[in-house]
Amino acid sequence: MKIVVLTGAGISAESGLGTFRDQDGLWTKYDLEEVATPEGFARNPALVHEFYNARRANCLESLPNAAHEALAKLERSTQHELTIVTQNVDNLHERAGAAQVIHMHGELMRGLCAACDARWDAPATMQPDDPCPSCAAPATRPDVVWFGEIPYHMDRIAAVVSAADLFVAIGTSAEVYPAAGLVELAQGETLELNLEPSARTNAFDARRFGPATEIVPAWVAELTG
Ligand code: BV8
Repeated sequence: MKIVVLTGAGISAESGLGTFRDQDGLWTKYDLEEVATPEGFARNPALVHEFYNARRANCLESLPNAAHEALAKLERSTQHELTIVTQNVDNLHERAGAAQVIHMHGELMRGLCAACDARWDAPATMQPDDPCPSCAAPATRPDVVWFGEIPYHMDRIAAVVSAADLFVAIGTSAEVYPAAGLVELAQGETLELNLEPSARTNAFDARRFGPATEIVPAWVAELTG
C-alpha cells in the first residue's frame, strides 16, 4: 500500500519534547505572536533565538521513542511504501532511522538567512548578529515556518496525500492549517492515532486513542505481520 503518515507534537511528547496546546504546552509558556511569527522576529530576534536555542538543546538531549522507531521499521518494510510528513521541527524521525521525512514546518537543526535564503546546519545556539555563512548579513534565523508563512513542500505533500491508499494522522490536535486540512485531500482510507480525539476526528474513517508509543507500534505490527 502507499501510506502517508502526518505526525505532530504528540509523537515526540514521550521523548520529552513539549507539545504546544496541552495544559503545560509551549504556548502556555511563550506568546506564539512573539516567538513564532516574522513580526515577532523583527521586533525581538534575541527572544526568538532564545526560544529556539532552548528547543534545540531539548531536542539534542532527547531520544526517539518506540513510535518513531516503529515508523522507521514500516518505512524499511518491502510490503508498503511509506512517506512521513511531519509538522515537527525536531529530528527524531531521522534519528530513529527514517529517510523519507518531509518537514512541512521546517527543521530546528537548520539555519536560514532572511537576506539571501541560504540554508545550513544550525549551530547549537544562534544569536541575532551571527553572520550568514554565505552573504555575511546578520540576518540568520531558525529554518522553521512561522505563522503567516507558507509551509514547505505543499505541492509534493498534496500529491502524495491524494495518491495514498491510506492516510494516517499521528499525535496532532488538527488545530493548525493547512496541515489540519490534509485529511480532506486523502482519497484512500483515513485513520487517526492520537491520545484523544483531535479537532478533525470526524473527518477520519477510523480512530484509535492512546499513547503513541503503544498504539503506533501495535498498528505497524498489524501491517508488517
Ligand atoms: C499559512 C513551526 C498561508 C514553528 C508551526 C484561522 C482559521 C484557520 C487557519 C488560520 C486562521 N488564522 C490563521 C490561520 C493560519 C495559521 C493557523 O492555522 N493558525 C491556527 C492557530 C488557527 N496557519 C499558518 O499561519 C500557516 N501558514 O496558513 O500560510 C497558506 C495557506 C494555505 C496554503 C499555504 C499557505 C503556518 C502554520 C505553521 C506554523 N509553524 N511550527 C515551531 O514549531 O516553533 S505550527 C506548530 O503548531 C507545529 O508545527 C504544529 O503544526 C502546531 C502544533 O500542533 P500539533 O503538532 O498538533 O501539537 P498540539 O500540541 O497542538 O497537539 C498535540 C496532540 O498530540 C494533541 O491532540 C494531544 O492529545 C496529542 N498527544 C499528546 N501526547 C501524546 C499525544 N498523542 C499520542 N501520544 C502522546 N503521548
